[in-house]
Amino acid sequence: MGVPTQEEKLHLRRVSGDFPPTPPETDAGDSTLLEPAALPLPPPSFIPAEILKDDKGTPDGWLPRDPRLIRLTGKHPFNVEAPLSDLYNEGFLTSPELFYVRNHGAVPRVEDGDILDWEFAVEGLVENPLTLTLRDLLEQHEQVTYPVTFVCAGNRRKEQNVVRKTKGFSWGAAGVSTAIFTGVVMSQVLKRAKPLRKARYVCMEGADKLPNGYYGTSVKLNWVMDPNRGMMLAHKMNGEMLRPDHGKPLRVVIPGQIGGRSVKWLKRIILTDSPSDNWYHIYDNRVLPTSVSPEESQQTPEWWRDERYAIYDLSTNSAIAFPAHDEQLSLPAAESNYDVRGYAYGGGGRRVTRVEISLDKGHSWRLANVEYLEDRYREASPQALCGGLLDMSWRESCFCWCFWNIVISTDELRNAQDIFVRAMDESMNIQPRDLYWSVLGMMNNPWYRIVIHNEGRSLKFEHPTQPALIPGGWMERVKKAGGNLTNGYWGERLGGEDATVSVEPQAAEVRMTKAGLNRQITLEELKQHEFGESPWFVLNGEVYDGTSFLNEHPGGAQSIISAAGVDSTEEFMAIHSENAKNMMPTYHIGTLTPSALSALSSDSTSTSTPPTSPRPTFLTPKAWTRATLHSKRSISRDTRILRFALEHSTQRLGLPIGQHLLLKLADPASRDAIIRAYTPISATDQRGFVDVLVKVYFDTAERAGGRMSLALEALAVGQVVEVKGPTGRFEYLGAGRCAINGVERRVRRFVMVCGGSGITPIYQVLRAVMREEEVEAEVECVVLDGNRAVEDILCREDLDEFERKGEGRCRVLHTLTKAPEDWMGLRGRIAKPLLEEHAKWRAGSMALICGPESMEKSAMTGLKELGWADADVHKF
Ligand SMILES: Nc1nc2c(c(=O)[nH]1)N[C@H]1C(S)=C(S)[C@@H](COP(=O)(O)O)O[C@H]1N2
Ligand SMILES: [Mo]
Repeated sequence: MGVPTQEEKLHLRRVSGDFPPTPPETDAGDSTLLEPAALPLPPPSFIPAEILKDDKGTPDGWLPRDPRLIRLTGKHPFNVEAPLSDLYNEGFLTSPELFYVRNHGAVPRVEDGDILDWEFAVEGLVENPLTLTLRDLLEQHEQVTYPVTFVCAGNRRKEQNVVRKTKGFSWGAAGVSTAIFTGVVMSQVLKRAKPLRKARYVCMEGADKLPNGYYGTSVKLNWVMDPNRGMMLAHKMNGEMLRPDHGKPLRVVIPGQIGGRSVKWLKRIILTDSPSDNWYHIYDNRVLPTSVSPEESQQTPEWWRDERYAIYDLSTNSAIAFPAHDEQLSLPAAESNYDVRGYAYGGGGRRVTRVEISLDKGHSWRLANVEYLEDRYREASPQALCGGLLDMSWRESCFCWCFWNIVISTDELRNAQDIFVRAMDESMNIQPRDLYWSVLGMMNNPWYRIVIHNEGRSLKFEHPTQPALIPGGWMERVKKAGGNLTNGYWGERLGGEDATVSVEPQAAEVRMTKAGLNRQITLEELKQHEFGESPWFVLNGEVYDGTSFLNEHPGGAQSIISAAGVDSTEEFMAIHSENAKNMMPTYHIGTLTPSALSALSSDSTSTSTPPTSPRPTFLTPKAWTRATLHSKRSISRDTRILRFALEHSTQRLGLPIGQHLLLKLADPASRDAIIRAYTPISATDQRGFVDVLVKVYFDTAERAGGRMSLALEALAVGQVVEVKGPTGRFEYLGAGRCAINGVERRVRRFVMVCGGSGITPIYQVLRAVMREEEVEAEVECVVLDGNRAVEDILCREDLDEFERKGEGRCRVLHTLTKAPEDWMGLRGRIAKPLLEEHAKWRAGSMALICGPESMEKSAMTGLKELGWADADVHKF
């Protein structure tokens, strides 16, 4: 792809020249303002210089940020909004350092010297696929400049979360910001690629690699081609290069729609005939019907694939900035006025045509003044601005927020209990009184209400909520007092209404603490038990002593040792049954001090950041490490071999033979972490990758499928999972020696009983034994592999190969419960009769069992009846 030919230039000129009308010639390279006074200019801004403490040690630890921003999702990823008053005080344009940020993961780092070489592709259903650099965009295309307001679909979500917890984090009302963007009209770039007739959607992908693949989404091709929708590929914000958090060096800007469609760090544009199948397009930015509960949305994934519930255009919304939350207004004796003010925005380019205020709970409304500063740009004659052409007079759509205000006498405020605001757009879409709750808590736009507390000599104002976990606001207060926030009356009790209200039913939680215990444990004390004989670990801020179950724990001593000294809540909750939780009070020894808890939570849930010098082994017992799905092979209808790439091609996994690793990934629907143990089938000394065999438990009419296996099935190549380990009590040390919880023994014969995917740990040990050549180590193996039908036998060829090459050292017996007539192997379940014939105890024997629960049970019972001692049987 080079410079466009003369003909292409003409073509570009024509497509861009027909409509909007060609402006008079200006010098678009020169950023002098022709009518500076007429345009709202960016507020004074600065580039933060300091790396904040919260960012240190996170993958964004290189990026200086503004300390005023309120973090909504802990330290990382960076999701922030400005305090509402600060945002409003910035004026029409927000400085880049205060502009809200929504990052799903780490910020891609691009050095200034590499900016112009930033490449992105335009591909898919196009006649002429392109790869362009930012330099190409600058040199070969006309640059345009105009203001656009961004709003995250989650703006005001905290209000939903107070009513009922959604799956989203708690935005206040400042998940909105405005800037002037400079870049290239997106349709021009698409036209160069020549979309094919069947292309209908424009998928976009960023450079940020996330747990479920690169961030991506789509919009309709038709929209991109519509000049009134103003979609742009932008490289500047308020006249300067995009800041890293906002997509440096190149992002999409989709005016009028939720921020989630405006992909940052743009790498690929793919034209398709159907909407994006990117994970973030499917499972994010949707408003499911209010009747769909979090559980239902999890059990029935079809809800997420229904395009009707995907959000594109924003909904009409408004909020009050002043009076601010907790603002005090002293009541002077003389009459005075208060200027109530805030913002409003419409969706899909629609203009807000009225903003109304009520001081009597919506019985009567008065009109506020509305100021559309965006019109200043519209009225300006075509001119150069920030290195692009500002030419908006022809455009009818509105891409920005407006400010409203209304002067109210303090006397009136004194006599009112609350102030409401609601906006209406040019299509007469009006904000509703009541909140529409949905699983993701998005597009929240009921009337914005602040409560007035008359404190005698002053009035104090109370907003509905405060962002993130910051307490405060009338919603929490009313809820705590037992008010029902959805009673159509903001939870206030109406005359005669019963005080008993419907509080959201909570599933009974297992109590894991010991009653009456009040020992405070400091970080120092805890850290003394991080290594060594008596491991302590932390669940929900409570400290537990794992010493006494080091030996019995099904995950092996290693899994307790790995948990020692760190917060293991997420992992514990994801793997353990109610039963295990019920046992916890016995081990409870105290509560972590608040400062210890906060110190701990900052380092424990994190995934290890790729080290600067490559580690020789991949697994680390105390931190999750990311592995990327490299390829996927189907070996039967329901079995896959997933190959994950390790951090580098010479890295070894670092897994002892017979042990397991933990795989963690987010449930596609609920986002909860799911963690399961797997034993890889690739050799443990394999470099660069690991193969994991996964049997997929699909949903059936009778029961829901396996969450982990379905999540792994949905994982696309390039997506990442997190891995930790090793875990397990058993280890094969080689030459007939093995260890159970570190206690060594010599084995002369393994009886390996397995079924289904339980073959994997067995396979690992069997291969190690069969690879050994020293004659004195000769270990015999008998494998009893029980399955339903022939097609359910996993790794059959490999197993039979071991038998063939083993010269009598290895016997592999397959037994089927649903055997076909011509089946030559064994028939029936693995129980006493079969075991009696093939698996009698002998001195030096050890049995290894792994399979479905029912199989494991009947094998255990059978072996016991044949006189096997517990010490000689290991269940994986
Ligand atoms: N590549 C990429 N693009 C992205 C996101 C992201 O995490 N990665 N977040 C989206 C969401 S949900 C929003 S609201 C906007 C926020 O843009 P900002 O952070 O510049 O305000 O970016 C969108 N584009
Ligand atoms: Mo968003």
